[in-house]
Amino acid sequence: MPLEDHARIVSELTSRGYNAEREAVTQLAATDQPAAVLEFLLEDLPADALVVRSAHVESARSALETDAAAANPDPAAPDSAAQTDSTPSVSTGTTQPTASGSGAETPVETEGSQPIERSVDHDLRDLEIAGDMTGQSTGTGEYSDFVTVFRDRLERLGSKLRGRINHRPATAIQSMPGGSEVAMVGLVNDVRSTASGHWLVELEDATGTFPWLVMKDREYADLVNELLCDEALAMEGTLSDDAGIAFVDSMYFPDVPRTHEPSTADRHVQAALISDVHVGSDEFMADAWNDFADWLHTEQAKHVEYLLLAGDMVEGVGVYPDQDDELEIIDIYEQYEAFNERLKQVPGDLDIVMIPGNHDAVRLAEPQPGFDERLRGIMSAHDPQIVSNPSTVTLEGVSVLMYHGVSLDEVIAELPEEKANYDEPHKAMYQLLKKRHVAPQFGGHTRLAPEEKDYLVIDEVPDIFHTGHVHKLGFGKYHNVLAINSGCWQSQTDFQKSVNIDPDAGFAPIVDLDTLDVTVQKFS
Ligand code: D5M
Ligand code: FE
Ligand code: ZN
Repeated sequence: MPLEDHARIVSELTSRGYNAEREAVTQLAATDQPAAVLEFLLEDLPADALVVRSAHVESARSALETDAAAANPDPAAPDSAAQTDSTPSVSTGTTQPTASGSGAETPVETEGSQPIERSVDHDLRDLEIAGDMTGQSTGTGEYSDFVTVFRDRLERLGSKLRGRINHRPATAIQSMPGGSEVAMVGLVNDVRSTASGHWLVELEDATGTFPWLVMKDREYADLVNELLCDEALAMEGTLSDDAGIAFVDSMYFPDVPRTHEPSTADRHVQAALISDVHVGSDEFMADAWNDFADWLHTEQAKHVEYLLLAGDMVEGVGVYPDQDDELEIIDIYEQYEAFNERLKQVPGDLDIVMIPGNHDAVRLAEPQPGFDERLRGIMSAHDPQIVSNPSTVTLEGVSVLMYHGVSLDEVIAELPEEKANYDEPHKAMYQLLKKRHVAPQFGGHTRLAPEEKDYLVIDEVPDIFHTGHVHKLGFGKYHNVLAINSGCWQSQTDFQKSVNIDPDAGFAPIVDLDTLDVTVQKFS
């Protein structure tokens, strides 16, 4: 079989259970007999090796050459054959230095089949994880745990608000005389409209509750429609004559400071941000995924060194009613095995980080711990970093808050169309950044597992906020934070058809970590 094309080399390796570094694929493609070198290489590979590296190719190639030279003592013969390849400039380890890999030597062509020319310097990489609660779960689901987690939320989000106002506890406000200037920090307990069209917002703190009235013609009335229960808020106002309510003069969200300056990487390096692969579904788009994986092996993608996956690796089982009718693979473990095969197609030199989503085989309630040992074992081919939903991964100084995004459905359902909608999922993400919490509302669609602290609070402002779940691609900046919702790899399901969700499937947003610019690669 001719194996000159790097995409064919990748699929050949994948079919045999191996994952390959891009440089290794390039080197294989550049040899005069890729198929022979590959066979030789695989025979020699250590039994536990999962990744084919350039060193393997190099030693197989030179061993083969030595064999050939031994069989044919004519010194001119072996090397003169090495001319048929279309990419003669590609390094075989002897013809050129591998340090720069600028691509300038390669004839420029944007076609996807261009093999990639570079050497990966893993020393330049830096990847740190924060907020991973895998293995840290202590909650028992008892009432006292809920009290603890909401106290923690109020404490931590309140600390972002308390410095801005002269706040008092609810009980202190309750005993102040009518007409007093008052301020309070609390969680939204209830929002309702009054008979005359004003809004009553009840705030709760550790001591009690107090009602705040937002008059319909005041500027803050426009913000009432974006409030969610249980989010943290500060209010300032004046007590009514009978001191029973306070008239709101100002309202403060924990928010991201407008002056926030994101960090950037010191070199030109990129990350691909994807989610919602849904392997195992009838609608999983294998062709688009194959094209994406092939593209990662090309010149165009040579700066992509990180791959982030924000949940829903597989379709899962029993996630939605009648889901069985649309399953290609019905066994959950087989779904993860198939997903692992998909990961093998990804160049072995990429660093992968992934979190679970609501279709994955971990608890549904958030925060969701990273996968258990058995599933980690199944997904081990590419040695991905598996962390909880949510978690923060910092890539060369650029922090990325990864969250699957189930709460986005709620934000979109509760807020007016112009503030959050499925066609602009990043706007719903802005709301979460403003509230500094990935899933503020308790008791609705999003399930919460109470832990000793609220892992869903956005303590530190991230440089990038990455979600998925709604299967729509959208990105934009909120106070300089890049918000990206990454689309999916699953074409429209029957359910989505029935509710008119038109998914953005087969797109890979690529972020320049040195500038935070985004380009979108389309594979469908
Ligand atoms: O979610 C994909 C999107 O579709 C997300 O916005 C939820 C919505 N969705 C999909 N199926 C259902 C059902 N059966 N009920 C309610 N909402 C649904 P994903 O998590 O990938 O399925
Ligand atoms: Fe999904
Ligand atoms: Zn989902």
